[in-house]
Amino acid sequence: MTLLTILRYPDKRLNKVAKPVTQFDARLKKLVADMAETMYEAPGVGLAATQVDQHIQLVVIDTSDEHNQLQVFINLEIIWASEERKVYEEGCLSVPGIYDGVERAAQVRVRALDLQGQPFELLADELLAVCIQHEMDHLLGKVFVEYLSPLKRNRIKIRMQKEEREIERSNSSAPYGAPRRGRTGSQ
Ligand code: K2U
Ligand code: ZN
Repeated sequence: MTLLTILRYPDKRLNKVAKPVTQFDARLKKLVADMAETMYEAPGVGLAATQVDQHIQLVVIDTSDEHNQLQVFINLEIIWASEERKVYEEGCLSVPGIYDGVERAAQVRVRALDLQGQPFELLADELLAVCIQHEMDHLLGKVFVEYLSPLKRNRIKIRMQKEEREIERSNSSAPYGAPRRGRTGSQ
């Protein structure tokens, strides 16, 4: 399996809208395996294909305590959302080090396809509901900082651009073959 580069905000590729999956083949299975490895290594509890510059409707999630219950959602749809809403302290692997409160539906019912192309439905609450809505946003080209105030969002953008320059500087000055810091897929 392969560790994939996670795009960092404000990379414009994070704003691309994902297309439906139509081929349930070995290439898709390898992408799922690589995304799962990348998510566990980050570490995170979810990862959308958009974040690894693959603009298809594919999400991996594992909210289990033992990090051993991977869930794969293909062509994910939210078909119902509760009126009840809750605020959750969110983070994002594409915006490392930034956490802030985001209000979302407390429960969602989703319909998706599994890796064999078979449809299923799921009622989610708590962390799984938050994560599903967060990943659904990624597939729609939306990053969670867009829910924050323009002032906060601009400060985050400036900080991330500064960090990106530092990563690129340290990578370009590292002697050939030395381990490269960060995983920038910047554009
Ligand atoms: O999409 C991502 O960047 C993965 C997020 C998913 C997530 C965001 C907000 C709330 C829950 C899940 C990463 O897992 S961020 C790390 C994290 C882990 C647990 C709880 C909050 C954030
Ligand atoms: Zn995210």
